[in-house]
Amino acid sequence: MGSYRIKTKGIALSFVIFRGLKSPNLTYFNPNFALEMKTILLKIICLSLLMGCTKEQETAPPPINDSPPILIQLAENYEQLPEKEIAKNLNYNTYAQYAMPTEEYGHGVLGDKIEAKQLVVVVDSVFYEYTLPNDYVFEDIRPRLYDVDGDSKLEFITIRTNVFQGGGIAIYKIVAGQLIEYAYVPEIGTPNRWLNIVTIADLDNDGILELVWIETPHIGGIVKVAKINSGALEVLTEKAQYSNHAIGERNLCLSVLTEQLNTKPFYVPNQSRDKIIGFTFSDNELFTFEEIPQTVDFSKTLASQYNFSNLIEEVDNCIIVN
Ligand SMILES: [Ca+2]
Ligand SMILES: [Ca+2]
Repeated sequence: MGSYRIKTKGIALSFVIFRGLKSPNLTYFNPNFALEMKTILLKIICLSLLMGCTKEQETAPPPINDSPPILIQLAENYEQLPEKEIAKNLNYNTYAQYAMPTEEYGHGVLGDKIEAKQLVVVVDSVFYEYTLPNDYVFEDIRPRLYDVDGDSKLEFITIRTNVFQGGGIAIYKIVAGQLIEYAYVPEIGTPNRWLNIVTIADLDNDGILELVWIETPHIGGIVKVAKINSGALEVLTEKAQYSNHAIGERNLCLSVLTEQLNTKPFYVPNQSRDKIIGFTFSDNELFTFEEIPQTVDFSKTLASQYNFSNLIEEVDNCIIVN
């Protein structure tokens, strides 16, 4: 508004003076003077217009936020994995991705032999980084976001491998402004052995979340369950001959969680891929809830291959890259 007023006043003032000089008396009295005054007035008009434009530029409102969006910063300021996957919560205030690609581990079960050395997390626009020590890689595609300790803040669940000990699981948490390790599943104990997470949920309604995974899903896969607390997680029960991954696939989404009859059955394919098995967990044991005879395509999500009852959506636990 300020710039508009100045520009208008400048034009109006010039117009009044110009009209005065056009009067017959002044022109008759001294033509040269009138000509000079015209030139001066033209300069005044131009100057007035220029002042108006300049003032308009000066008063333009500053940009609300001059930082690039978080997703662009994560992509441009870090070297990502080939999949370029970024986890984000529904409120768009928490993000996580893997960075620092490395080829120091030649296992190659996730479509290439490129794994990650670094976990990058953003919470409320603050960036946190956790770089693994020697001999460790994230053998994973995208971190999972979950509030595992009930403090209303998300933790970051990763598949972390030791190049001599094989796959394990590590959960990271922000404590006192630092991204630190909160809990872990010890590595399998043999190199080139991997595991894939099945679900994270309070399966037995005791108020503590369970973590379920399948160890060595390519060779005799063992479903294992642990309650999530800080430190090393203790396996409570296990059952063999199931699978939720095929070698070379970037589809980690071969399990579903449902809610039925006050329980939370989860489903995974069997090792021979011709059945889908539903399990419940109670009294620290796994029970077969349902057997569905169906051939499973390991390149597609399990949820897309069967009409499960009361499926619980778990976007962050369902990782597939085509
Ligand atoms: Ca939490
Ligand atoms: Ca529980």
